[in-house]
Order: sequence, then C-alpha cells, then structure tokens
Amino acid sequence: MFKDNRVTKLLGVEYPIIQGGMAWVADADLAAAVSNGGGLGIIAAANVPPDMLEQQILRARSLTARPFGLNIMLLSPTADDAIELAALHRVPVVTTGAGAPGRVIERLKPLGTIVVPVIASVAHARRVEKQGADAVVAEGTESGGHIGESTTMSLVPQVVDAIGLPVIAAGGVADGRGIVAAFALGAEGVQVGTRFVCCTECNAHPRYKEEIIGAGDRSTVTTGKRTGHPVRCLKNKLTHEFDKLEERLAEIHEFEELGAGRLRKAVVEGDVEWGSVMAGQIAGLVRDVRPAAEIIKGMFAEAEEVLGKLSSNRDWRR
Ligand code: TUI
Repeated sequence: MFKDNRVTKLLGVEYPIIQGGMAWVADADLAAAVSNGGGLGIIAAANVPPDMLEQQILRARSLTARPFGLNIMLLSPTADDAIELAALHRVPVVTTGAGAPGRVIERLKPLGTIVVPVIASVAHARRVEKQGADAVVAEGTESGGHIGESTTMSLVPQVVDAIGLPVIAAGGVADGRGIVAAFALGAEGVQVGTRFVCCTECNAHPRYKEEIIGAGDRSTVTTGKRTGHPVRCLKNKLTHEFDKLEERLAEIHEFEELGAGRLRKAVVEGDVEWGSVMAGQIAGLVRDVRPAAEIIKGMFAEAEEVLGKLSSNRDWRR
C-alpha cells in the first residue's frame, strides 16, 4: 500500500519516508543510514561551514549509493553557500526550512534537483507550488525545532486540498499508526525527525538521546514565541529561563542572546540542562535506540498491520 506512490517515484526511494533536516544532528552518517534503510536521508546544512558541508556531502556519497538530500535552513547565514554546494555536487534532493525558498528553486530546478520546501501554512504551500516546487513537507506544530501554529491533523488535509503537489506530513509521526494517520489525511509520505535522533547511527550526544527516551507526552515546550521564531524543545533549565523572558515581555535581543549556541551545547556537548534539546511532541513515544533501517522497516510493517486491522474492523490496538 505505502511503497509505490508519487513520493517514492519522485525521490527514488523504497519507502515514502524522509528524515528531518535537524541542525547539528543530521550529518552524513545519519543521512546515509536512513537512505540505506530505504528512506531519504538528509544532511542539515544549517550551522555547517561550507568546507565541512562539502566533506559531509562527499562522505554521504561514499556511504550510500542511494539518493540523499540536503536541508537548507533559509535563515542561516551560509544558506547561499549550501545552495551552491548542492548545485556543484548535484545533490539529488533539497529540502528547505524557515523561509521562502524562491532562490533555491530558481538556482537548482534547472539542474534537475528535486526541491521540497517545508511549509507550515496553506498560503506558503500555494506560493511554493507556483514557484515550481516538486512536493511539500507540511509540518505541524507538534514538530521539534522552529515551528508554525497549525497542528499536523488540521494542516495536512488543508494543504492536500489546496495544491496538486504530493504532500509529505511532518510533526507527530514516529510509528506505523502515525503513517496510517498521515495517509488518511491525504499525505503520500512522512517526514520523521525525533524518532531518527534515537537511531544507532545518529551522532547526537548519548545524553540527548536519553532525554528523548525519558520524555513523556507533556515534556516539550515552545520557547521564543515573542521573537516570531518559536522553537519546540524539551523542558529544562534553559526553557525555564526562556519562560521568565516571556513573562517579563523581554526584548527580542535578550531571547537571541539566551539562545545563542544552545543547540550545539545540547547535541555536541550533551548539556541537556542548559542546551536546547529540540524534539517533537511525539518524543514520549520513543522508547529505544535502534538502527535506522530497523526503524523504517518496523514503522511500515506496523502501518500495513494497522491498515489491515482497520479495514477488517478488528481491534488494532496493542
Ligand atoms: O525549519 C524548520 N525547523 C527548524 S530550523 C531550526 S535551526 C534553529 N536554530 C536555532 C534557533 C532557531 C532555529 C530548527 N528547527 N522547520 C521548517 C519550517 N519552516 N517550520 C516553519 C517554517 C516556515 C516558517 C515561515 C517556513 C516558511 C515561513 O515563511 C515563509 C514566507 O514566505 O514567509
């Protein structure tokens, strides 16, 4: 049911699942593991200096013969360098986040690159369709990191009805039930972030993974709402400080100063108290660290099982 649709054809993958372009987390090792597992692995360009990003692209090529992608965070000061590296190395797929991807589409589409913007509203979905995007990731507010306001449940069907492009659902998907739910809303693929942080091949600090495994349904919080760039992460001492800024209606620069370097602190140094432990609301469902290929196979096997039980009216709960 899930393995042959517009998304698998477009991306040249076995399963319609792509890995979120998680800054500091999504390196060549993680991307290659996801691609080798039959999904689309993604290298995150945000915060990576151009020479290191080039090394990451070459490393991914050496670790997998399958397609992989590059995520370009449009607010990043090195976004234009990342676009040029994607062009130079003919990276098959580029996803974009946190902004308007017009310049990415203009530069890369003529080279045959598949461009898949991450969007958080119907208006933005319509705009990128007109600009020539190949598909969109509709990202609900359940997601980790920088988020929009709509939930996956309400965003996905509205985007599906508004555009003709394939829609990939993101936010709140970490198992087979989430895949079935996304497809029921009209999505033809899923983007998964938080679940892939807890895979064997992910180089995030072990304490980062442990925090996600220890999380429950109410463990995340949205920080920086006042800045216009809200970010979802696990509650800790840092988010408590952000709450205080929010309460006293602090200036934007105070948020920026408190937030500087915090994601690196969590992912690389493992400082899960004072670092920014970005994760989605579905963190509470993640219970173990397993190889990426196993996660992907398990998710789609469960999706088939759930679908079979739903259509035969049997109790599908575990
Ligand atoms: O980009 C993301 N998620 C991210 S980026 C990121 S890196 C970061 N590091 C430190 C502080 C803040 C961020 C962590 N997580 N997701 C894709 C996404 N894009 N979500 C929402 C949007 C979005 C928002 C507004 C896309 C477009 C947009 O406006 C477009 C327009 O045309 O105005």
